[in-house]
Amino acid sequence: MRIINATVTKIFDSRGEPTIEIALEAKDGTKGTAQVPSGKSRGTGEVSVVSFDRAARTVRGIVPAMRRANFSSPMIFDRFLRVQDGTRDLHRLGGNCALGLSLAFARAMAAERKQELWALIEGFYFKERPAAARPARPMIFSNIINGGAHAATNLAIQEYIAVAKPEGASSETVARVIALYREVGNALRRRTGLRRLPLGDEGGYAVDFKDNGAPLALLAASIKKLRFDKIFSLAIDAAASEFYKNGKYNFEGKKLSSAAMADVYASFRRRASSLMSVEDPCAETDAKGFALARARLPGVWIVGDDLTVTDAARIGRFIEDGVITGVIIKPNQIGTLSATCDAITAAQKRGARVIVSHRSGETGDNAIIHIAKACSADAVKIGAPARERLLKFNEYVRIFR
Ligand code: 2PG
Ligand code: MG
Repeated sequence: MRIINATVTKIFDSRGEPTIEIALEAKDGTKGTAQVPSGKSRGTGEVSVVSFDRAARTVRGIVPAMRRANFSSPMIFDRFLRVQDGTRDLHRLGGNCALGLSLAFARAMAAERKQELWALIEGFYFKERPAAARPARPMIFSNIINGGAHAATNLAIQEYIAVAKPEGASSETVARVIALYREVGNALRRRTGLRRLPLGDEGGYAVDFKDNGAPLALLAASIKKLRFDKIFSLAIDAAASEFYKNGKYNFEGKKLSSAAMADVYASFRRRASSLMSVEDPCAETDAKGFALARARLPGVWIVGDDLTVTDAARIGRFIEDGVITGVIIKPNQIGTLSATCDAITAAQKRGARVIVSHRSGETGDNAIIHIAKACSADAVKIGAPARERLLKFNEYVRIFR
């Protein structure tokens, strides 16, 4: 495929922060665009983010080389980006700019072939996966109560997540998530006396709680009230790097060791027995703490995000060392579609769970849902069913009929 033009537009994410949209145009007139999200609780190992001005300049600089090439696959296009960049971590191009180009190319190629994006990704990256071994539809991780860096409340834990198992039509799964979100909202309105509840970055409710375990108890009670027990489980993203300082976790007024944090999670599980997944239970520099949490929580997914930053080598190492049993996959942590798919494969071939995830600063781009379908991910993590996040829910309904 021959690309004749690339343009970068400054747009704004759901938090009102500037980000970029990239549009590529092929010789035959086909177009592909991509919008890049941004994170607030970023892992230090994530690829760098460059400003709009720098992205625009860099893209202008590589267009002539792009015009001279003929790309027969997304892998070859991504390799071209790496050569143009010339650094190991894409810091010349910027991870955001590289991802925009990479996804825009995949979309242009899918359009040329009159394919859905997921079908193109599946064909190029996941053909060899044993189909029967993986779920047909991912669970939905929906962040109903926001804390940590995503909300101005007293909660240290960043996300309290309802996990919906796909049962029946995908629209029914989404309808149940919405019903649960409303039920939790009603309970919180009754408790706080507020008519309008404040929301956090990902659309979840952002109010104070008695302690960090209380939101899980509330979610469990709401699930029970709606008789959704068989369909929903619970998860948290502690994003613990955010409250880790000088080797200790600043948690509920105390300075806790990793072992004491593992005890906290075990106590959460006693309060909400359906807790099935804990993301970043410890800081990104405290892999040993992850292993402690894993030992304290048998059967619960111990998931890396800031720890693993969608990097195939880190993912492989931490799974083999027994530190994690699942990974968050965020394309903008690593910078290209190919590297994202390599990270997924690194997890899947070692038997770990894969959760394809949004960022706290989102755009209308729905590529993550397509990536989840292409690789038969265990789950997609897409925030609360509200505001701009609904775009992801709607794409889930559309492509997972
Ligand atoms: C996370 C994400 C998304 P952010 O920590 O998993 O929920 O947050 O995009 O702020 O890193
Ligand atoms: Mg996280």
